[in-house]
Amino acid sequence: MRISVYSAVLLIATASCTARQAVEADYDVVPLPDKVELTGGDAFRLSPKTCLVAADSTQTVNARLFAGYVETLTGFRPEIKADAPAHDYIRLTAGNVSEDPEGYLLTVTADSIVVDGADAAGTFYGLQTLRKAIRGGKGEDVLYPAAVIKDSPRFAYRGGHLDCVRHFFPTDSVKIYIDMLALHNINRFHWHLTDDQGWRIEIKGRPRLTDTGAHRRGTLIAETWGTDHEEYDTIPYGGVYTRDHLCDIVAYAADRHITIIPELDLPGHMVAALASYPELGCTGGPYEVWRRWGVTDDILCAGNDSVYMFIDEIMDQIVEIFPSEYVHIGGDEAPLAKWETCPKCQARIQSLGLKTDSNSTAEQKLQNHIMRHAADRLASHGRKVIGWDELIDNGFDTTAVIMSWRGPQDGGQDGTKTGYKVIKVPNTHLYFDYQYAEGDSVGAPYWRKIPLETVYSYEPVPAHYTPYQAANVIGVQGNVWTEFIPTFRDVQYMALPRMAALSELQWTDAPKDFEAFKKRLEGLIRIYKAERYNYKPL
Ligand code: TNX
Repeated sequence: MRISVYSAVLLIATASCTARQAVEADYDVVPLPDKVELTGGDAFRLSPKTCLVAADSTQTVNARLFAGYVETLTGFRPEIKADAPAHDYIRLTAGNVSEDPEGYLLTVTADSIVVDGADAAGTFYGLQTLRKAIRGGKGEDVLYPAAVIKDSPRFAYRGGHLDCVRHFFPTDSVKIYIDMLALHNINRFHWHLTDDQGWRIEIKGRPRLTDTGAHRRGTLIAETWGTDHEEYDTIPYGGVYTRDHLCDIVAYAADRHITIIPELDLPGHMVAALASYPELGCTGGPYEVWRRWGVTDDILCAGNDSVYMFIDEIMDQIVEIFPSEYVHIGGDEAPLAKWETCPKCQARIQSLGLKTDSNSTAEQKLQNHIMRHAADRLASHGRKVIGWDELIDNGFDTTAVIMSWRGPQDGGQDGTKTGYKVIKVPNTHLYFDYQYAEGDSVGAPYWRKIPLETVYSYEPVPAHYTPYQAANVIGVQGNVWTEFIPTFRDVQYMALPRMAALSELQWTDAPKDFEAFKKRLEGLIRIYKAERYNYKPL
């Protein structure tokens, strides 16, 4: 049973001559914890005297992060120790309780707080709850009411996505984005790294991908998009993450219990690679790194042996950089018109014996063949694939996890009925590149609007799903495509606070109450302010 905490802000002066004020913490945070039980008795006082007790190196990483969070909000930084004193400590442990590795148990008494995670990730989420419960400000102590909080997430895959191709964000910004994800208990960062408008990652032995493919000679002027008279600026635009950058970011994310899922989008959205190595395309080019947004017919040639070798080279290096069990291989928005007239693609269709039938065309089967090739190469490294929902149309088997993006897709074509594991990221609800409302100054004015309440109202497992379908929904994600989001400040504005609503869908299945959510969100917005995140005000 959930016991809500309605806490008033208390200002309590201590009796000492160096009187410090203390403000009562509020466990009504975002995402909402499963069970909060106020146990009565004296509160725990977090003050400059409090130390964090971390028994091992992983918990020391958690402790350092928490010490930083406390410092940002209160101005003091708790010391980290290996052994607990008699009182005034917060102990970080792992090894309790919950069957869920990300669950945690928080026990708050007058003398101590014990944050017991099922593993170190669970401890981290317990600390996030303590962080988010802080009220008051700089120079004030925090009074945590005596309580037992038991919590664990609804979904194992809780994703946040960022497109660093259409616009490029340097490593410092990507790290801030990862911090934003961590604040919202998100544990997967889906990183879109290649597309028509740029190739963003260093690949050894393929220098042109970054010398040529990472740069475009201008960018579409947003107001002219989709008109008969599109115009481009002439400002060279580009950016690359070196291997050192990538490894640094992978480690930064891992400290925050976030796995990075890199996306290498195949076989469409590949013009930057074609511009670098024109022999990878059906016509041999010339191609130019795209300056506009949308979908192009120029995709990888599936009849060309060198394309399969290229895919192998890329995947072999991706697994060296990213330890993630899953790699995203795209599969979306690949028009197959060029393949219909390409002699090499047609020869490949012949040699593979692919035939059009009632399910799919021969070209679609060829697309499936190339995706299968990428998946097999990754499998040889022990990795699995995620792909966009077009994979289903083209007949990929259920070993791929499907990222379902084309609408809410709860009618059966989302793959849950036919046995796919599915991550829900519907562009009707969870596309944070779409504006909140008419008249927004940031984002694309052309596309549908997705207000905060629409995000919050989304139900990843609709009532009519069978238990089998429900079990196939493994996660939920929000996407930030950046065609019309040129700066990182704008990325923050588009993501926040919609990411907060997303985090509730991902973490809790408590009955929805938008007004109560908005009230809890006010507490989170205090942290947005303290961290200097840009956000859309409520
Ligand atoms: C569709 S989502 C795309 C992206 C665009 C996005 C804009 C998906 C698989 N493909 O390439 O950036 O719409 O919202």
